[in-house]
Amino acid sequence: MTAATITTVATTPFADQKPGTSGLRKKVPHFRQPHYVENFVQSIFDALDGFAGADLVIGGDGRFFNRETIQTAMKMAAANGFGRAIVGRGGILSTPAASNLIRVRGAFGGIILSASHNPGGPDGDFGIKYNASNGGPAPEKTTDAIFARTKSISDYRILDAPDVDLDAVGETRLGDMVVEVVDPVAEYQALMEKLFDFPRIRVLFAGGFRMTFDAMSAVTGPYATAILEGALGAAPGTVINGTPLPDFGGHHPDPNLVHAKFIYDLAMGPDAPDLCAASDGDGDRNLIIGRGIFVTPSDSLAALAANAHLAPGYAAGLKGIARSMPTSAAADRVAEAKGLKAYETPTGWKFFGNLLDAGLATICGEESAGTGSDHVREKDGLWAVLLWLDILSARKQSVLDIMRDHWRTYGRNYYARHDYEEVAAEGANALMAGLRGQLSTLPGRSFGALTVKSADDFSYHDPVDGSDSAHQGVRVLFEDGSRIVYRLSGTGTAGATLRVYIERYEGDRLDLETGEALKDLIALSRELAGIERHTGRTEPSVIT
Ligand code: G16
Repeated sequence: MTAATITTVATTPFADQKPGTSGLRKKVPHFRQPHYVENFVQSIFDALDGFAGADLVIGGDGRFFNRETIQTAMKMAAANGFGRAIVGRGGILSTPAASNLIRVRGAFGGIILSASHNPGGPDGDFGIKYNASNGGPAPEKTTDAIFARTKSISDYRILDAPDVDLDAVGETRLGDMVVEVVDPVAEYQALMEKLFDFPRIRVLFAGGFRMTFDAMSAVTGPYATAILEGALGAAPGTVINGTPLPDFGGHHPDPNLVHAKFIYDLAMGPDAPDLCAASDGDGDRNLIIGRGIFVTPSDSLAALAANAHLAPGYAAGLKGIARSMPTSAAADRVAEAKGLKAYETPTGWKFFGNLLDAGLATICGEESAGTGSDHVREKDGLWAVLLWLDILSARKQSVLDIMRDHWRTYGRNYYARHDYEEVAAEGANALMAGLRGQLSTLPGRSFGALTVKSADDFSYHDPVDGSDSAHQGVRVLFEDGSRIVYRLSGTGTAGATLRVYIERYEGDRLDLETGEALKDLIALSRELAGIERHTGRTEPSVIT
């Protein structure tokens, strides 16, 4: 038992603690300002009710400042009256594993420390978010209450106690609160074994199937090594960059074609493995590249939804399919063909939570490399890889053949996302305002072969709790079903990031090069919004 006293510390509000798309994300030096972390954590607790004596899951992706913040959060949880903190060994919990732990342990909620795919290190990014008892990111009404509290906070409570050893599994005490350090992988692996046909996937690997999984020196390494190389018998060395590092080895742990170029090149090279995959900083995103074929996240969602019944966990079929608005409509075609309901939500995994809780949807996905299901309430990188493996082992076909077959059945949604990163916020805001100002004038206008059918600023009415979310992105929809969508990222930490999503559906022309298929739409996306005029950029920084 650690002797400990509760201290109440006077503080003043910070004006910039508004949670973004997924929690509060800032640079590490910003978080290291005196009281910055404490103010936000206390504001989370102040926005919640009824947690006296309850369990709180705490963990993060191992990035720089993770361990210090976990100690702070635990001492504050103890001082605020939580009964038990459940913490991953070494402070490690992937975001989906944390979501699972909240659910299986019936915890009140969880604090997840991550800035996802953003770089780490002393000058890198950090983040704090709160997940509710369903295991999912707090809904807007909670994040609004947290933000409101950050603006009026005048003190916080913290236990004056020595740090807890995070590296030994077992129980200890922090004042009146129990601290339980758990193996971060065990519960998650048990869940995966229930959902997927591990013996069948083992046969696939035993038959010579080769795979490379790039954990990007981030949190998924221990999970992927235990499951792929351990339980499933993939060859040693299948998992690369498998040790989580505080600075991700100096890399940007974003599994896209720029930052995971190594595995893209591998998959396109002469000795390509059958499957290349990667996950991000906190393990919730995924990248899937078969031999000779990059599967866009939107196509991956559609293919997984179309084939999920082949995995034991989904053998009973799906209840519905949900996608975020900027995600391509490929998944909608699967839903339509299978007679399932399709949902279109704003960007942000939190919007899927109600649909999953209410049993309206089983599989969800986003263009931003997130796919998941009702097994947890976060997107789940390794889950997506395992579902692909299960499907590959059931169909005994290559990724390329499965995708070709998919397009023949459903048609193909050519799709690209253009990111203009770290542009000046004023220019980005002016660009969006300019687009919003044009909305009423666009319908009926023609640009070359393209005629605008409708244009709007997307708003969402949640069918479960009745809440409304407006201004979720500008959509320009064309007569032929093509689309251009514009929105500003809610996860960046420097300047603004403009995202432009471009899509065209083709029923027959299935083998075009994406850039070629979208050429006129890409040019129009720049002209309509005045991208160069507002941002000074002539080309995007990242294309996926
Ligand atoms: C978060 C959200 C996702 C969202 C993504 C990108 O993911 O959970 O729903 O699609 O951000 O958001 P934005 O386009 O606003 O940058 P993560 O992986 O960063 O937690």
